[in-house]
Amino acid sequence: MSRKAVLLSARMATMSEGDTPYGLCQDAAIAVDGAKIVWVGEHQDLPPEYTDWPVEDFGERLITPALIDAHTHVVFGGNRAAEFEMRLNGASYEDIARAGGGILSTVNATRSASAKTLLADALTRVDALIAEGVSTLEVKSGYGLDSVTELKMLRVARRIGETRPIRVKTSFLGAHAVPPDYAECPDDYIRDVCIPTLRVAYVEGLVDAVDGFCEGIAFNPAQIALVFDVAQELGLPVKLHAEQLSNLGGAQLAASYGALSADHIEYLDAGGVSAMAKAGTTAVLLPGAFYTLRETQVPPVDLLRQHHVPMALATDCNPGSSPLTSLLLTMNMGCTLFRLTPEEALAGTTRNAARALGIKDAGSIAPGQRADLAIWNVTHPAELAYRVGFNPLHKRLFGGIE
Ligand code: DI6
Ligand code: FE
Repeated sequence: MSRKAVLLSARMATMSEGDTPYGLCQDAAIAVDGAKIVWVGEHQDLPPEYTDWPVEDFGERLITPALIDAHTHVVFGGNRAAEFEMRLNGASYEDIARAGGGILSTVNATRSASAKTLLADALTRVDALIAEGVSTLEVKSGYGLDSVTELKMLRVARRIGETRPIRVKTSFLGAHAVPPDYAECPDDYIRDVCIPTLRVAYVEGLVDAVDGFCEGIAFNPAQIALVFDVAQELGLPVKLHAEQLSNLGGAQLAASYGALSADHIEYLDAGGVSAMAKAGTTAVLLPGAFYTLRETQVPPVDLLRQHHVPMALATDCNPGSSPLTSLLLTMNMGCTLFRLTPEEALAGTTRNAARALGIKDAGSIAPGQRADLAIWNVTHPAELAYRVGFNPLHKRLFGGIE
């Protein structure tokens, strides 16, 4: 039985590409048939075939596409509050990583946690995101660095989408850090652990995209390329943590594989920006990590604008560099720290976030799109990025269902 409804509201931000800021529409109507949007426009123009459908009137509220968090590490064991204290006492993120802490401390905690505990812990974070109108979530592996734990993480990520009304896109991040056993031979780790695990995970249907961390404290471009070659062979899209702490040319490498996204990119240069523009690679900006690490190098936002590289914004929710579970606060940080406009911030968590995940049926309000919608107690969309630590969500619809 299909559920049909017409949603009414004084304001709607469709976030469709076009000349109208936010795709703003007054006295809006959205006809929803089951999980899909079938008609969008001004209420007065509603075609006769929809006029006898049940109506839900949201009054003065604002309707936007539901939000999309395009870069998270929500599945992990333990936490790293002790490192937060160490950094406040002067240690740097890289010092801690080189001393065997950092990502590797979360690897130990994740290896020893049961799938049940990992899922329960992840859901506390996912629920916080859902409460702010998130309907699609990217989740990475990368805290296992052995076959058993990487697969465990990916299965837990899939369970999130089965346990909660949210769509999960998984990214295999076996090339996240060099495990201690392979400290002297990272190439062996890539060849003997990372790539074989990717192949197994792929066969199990656990991988939607392949990611890596291209950085001095992680893997060099040649090592990432070995993993990307396998992704390409399997027909999986790639994305990359690139230019977060230094510039190793990761974004250019990713672009050469037609990457969906290059993420972080504080140290991205003009060559990297134009390579991304040519490849259609989305820039995923992660102000939570910038803020937490007290980074001072801002991503080249003006250059990205000039080259029309779409910009997404994501939480990077992880226990080390971004213990952040608010996409609304991320939008505020994108504006305050990176000088994005509130419109760019909302595009970054809707239309462009969908792009970064290769999703075509969400991220804007248009016929044919999923009815993933957020209804807010605000009158103008700029209010979503403007407030700090405030959640004005009235209701979220996931495939038309509350
Ligand atoms: N960059 C990040 O921001 C996360 N991973 C990465 O490659 C942080 C991972 C962590 O510190 O646990
Ligand atoms: Fe990350």
